[in-house]
Amino acid sequence: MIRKYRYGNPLNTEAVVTKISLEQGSLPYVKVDEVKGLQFTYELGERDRIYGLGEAVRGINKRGWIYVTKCSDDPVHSEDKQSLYGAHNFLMIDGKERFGIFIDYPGFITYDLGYQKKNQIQIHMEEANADIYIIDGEKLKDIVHEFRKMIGQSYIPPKWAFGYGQSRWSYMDEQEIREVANQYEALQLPLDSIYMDIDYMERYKDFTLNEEAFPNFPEFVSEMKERGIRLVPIIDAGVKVEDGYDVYEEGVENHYFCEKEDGSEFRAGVWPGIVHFPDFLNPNARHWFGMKYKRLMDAGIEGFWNDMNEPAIFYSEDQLKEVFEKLSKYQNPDMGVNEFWSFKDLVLTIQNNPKDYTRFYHTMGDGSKVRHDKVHNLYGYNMTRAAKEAFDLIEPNKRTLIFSRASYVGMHRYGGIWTGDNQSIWSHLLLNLKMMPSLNMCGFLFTGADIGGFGGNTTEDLLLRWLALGIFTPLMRNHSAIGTRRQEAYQFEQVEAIRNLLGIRYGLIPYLYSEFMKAAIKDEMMFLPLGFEYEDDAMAAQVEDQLLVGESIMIAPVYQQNATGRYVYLPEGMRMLRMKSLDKIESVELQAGHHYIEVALDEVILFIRPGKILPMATGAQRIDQVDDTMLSLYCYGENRSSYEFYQDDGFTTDITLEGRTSTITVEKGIVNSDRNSSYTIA
Ligand code: MIG
Repeated sequence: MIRKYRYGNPLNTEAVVTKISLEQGSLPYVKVDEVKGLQFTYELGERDRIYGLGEAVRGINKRGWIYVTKCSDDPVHSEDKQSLYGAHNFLMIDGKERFGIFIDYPGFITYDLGYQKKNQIQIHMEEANADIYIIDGEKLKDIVHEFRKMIGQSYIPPKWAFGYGQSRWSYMDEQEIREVANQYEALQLPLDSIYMDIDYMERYKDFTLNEEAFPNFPEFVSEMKERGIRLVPIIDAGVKVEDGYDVYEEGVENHYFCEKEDGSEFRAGVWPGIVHFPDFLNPNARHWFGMKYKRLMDAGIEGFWNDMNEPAIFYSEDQLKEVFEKLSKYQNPDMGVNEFWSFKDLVLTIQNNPKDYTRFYHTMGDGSKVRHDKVHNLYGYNMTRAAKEAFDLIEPNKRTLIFSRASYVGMHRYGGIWTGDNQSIWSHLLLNLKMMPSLNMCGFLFTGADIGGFGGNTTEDLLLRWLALGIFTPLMRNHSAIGTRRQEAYQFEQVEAIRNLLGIRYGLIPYLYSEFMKAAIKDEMMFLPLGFEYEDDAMAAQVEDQLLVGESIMIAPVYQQNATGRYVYLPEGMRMLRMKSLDKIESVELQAGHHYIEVALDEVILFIRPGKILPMATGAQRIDQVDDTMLSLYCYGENRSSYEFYQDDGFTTDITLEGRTSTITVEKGIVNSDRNSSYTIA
């Protein structure tokens, strides 16, 4: 059951797609204060747990920290941070009471979840204009399901996007990209896509190509496609200010860029130099920008990633002017220590300065003007919506890949997200795992982290362990920053181990794709914390380093350097597979309880639940070659096992369970299925 309450005059974010009538009276569960905006207080029981908030630091249980939903370009994802790139205002309380709350408010919200006071939640927003949804359900899964139904079906990418992708910021020209493909092929490492970062553009201008580096781009795209590799270019939010550049000129002419209050230009500095920000909240501007993707699609491109769309601001001209003015008063070598600190701060706080987000305005569909900071969290959302709405016009019969860095609930219908600039450190491998279910709760299913880590220098063991998690995430992309140690699969000694890990990914594709599609179509989670399934198991609720992936399996990645294994908690008896490769799979049956499991660097373990089936394909170099009609079925237990299997052509936009799902059962060594496929019980 969902109850909707309204405070003030909220702006329609279009996060919610179902019609829910307004309740009268006061909010259930929480105490409301309308002083200085809106504040909700909730008294926590000693053992209450809190779930949700999507892309955020810390645990699956979010209790004990203070978070701010504010799309932020911050590459240092340390525990002391409060905001990352996404703003996902959905929470669930699980304890003496159980309910979910979604706050539909596009500005910044502070969530003190037992930080000031251990047993109190305080949620605060500056303005009292918001729609609040209180969601009841018997189980946590039910609450998520109700919420997800309300916000609409999650974005579904083409199936090839589930293949492994290689990315790196600094592939400068076609030869360098070709070289990546050559290396992968020579070593028989599976690969489906290579990402193109900002260097492919002509001086970072959106929808242009550096013609010297890519003299015949359509030809290059088809050369790569013939090899079975898709190129995925980046698109940045800011449009370079440059006479003669048509995107800039059209935008100015039609007032498609964000302007200052008095209608003058807002000029910010990002990669292209001075840019204007397209006004993605204006439906006409959205359509205009979205249709520009067609240029690259006409060259054969089938997927994109949207970056810098918080939006990230290196500096604004106004900010620089103010800083320079203030700096002049510090022109004294004997300034004194306190002056020195403020002098230093002046310069260090230029990037993504809060004041800059108050300097520009959006023109909404109804013609009204809104100051950016009040709708900040809708910006990346609507950039990605611009792209997706255009794809639906340009390629209505085929899915196009799109994922974004910034997001808000609602954007999950238009694209996936990657979790931004993490680092090559072990704690970020674990953070990747912990974020998966929280993102799923908020509708983001097509998601993954930069495998191997983006910033800093990776190590071979970190990459191997990270791949062993990444083979389960829908978006599986190895990405790293310019200047860091190279981390393509072929840069390391243990190429065979990497090849085997990637092979396992491709073997898992029929299952992972099926689980993803079912989760999207049925508004469910694909990655579940153990406690969501084993609700009466107090230990399961404590586990933050294992997950259920789909209906059949549990994963328990190793996330510490030099560890030769790890403790795993089994809420019930399961069958463990220890895989070195698709051909080297050992299997043991384990009882419920705690186990120490050895996991060598070149191995992956997974656990099959009783009564469930894991279908596995044989290896492939490309997604298109994965044969989902020849499957090994892994099950556990004496009793009948069954699996609901979703299959489609991988690109249709007419997506339904009907006609696409079949049931496989295994009983007493006999397989039953209504598909004409070949199954082996393994
Ligand atoms: O300021 O395009 O998160 O994936 O490689 C950095 C360069 C801009 C940030 C993205 C990252 C990408 C990088 N971009």
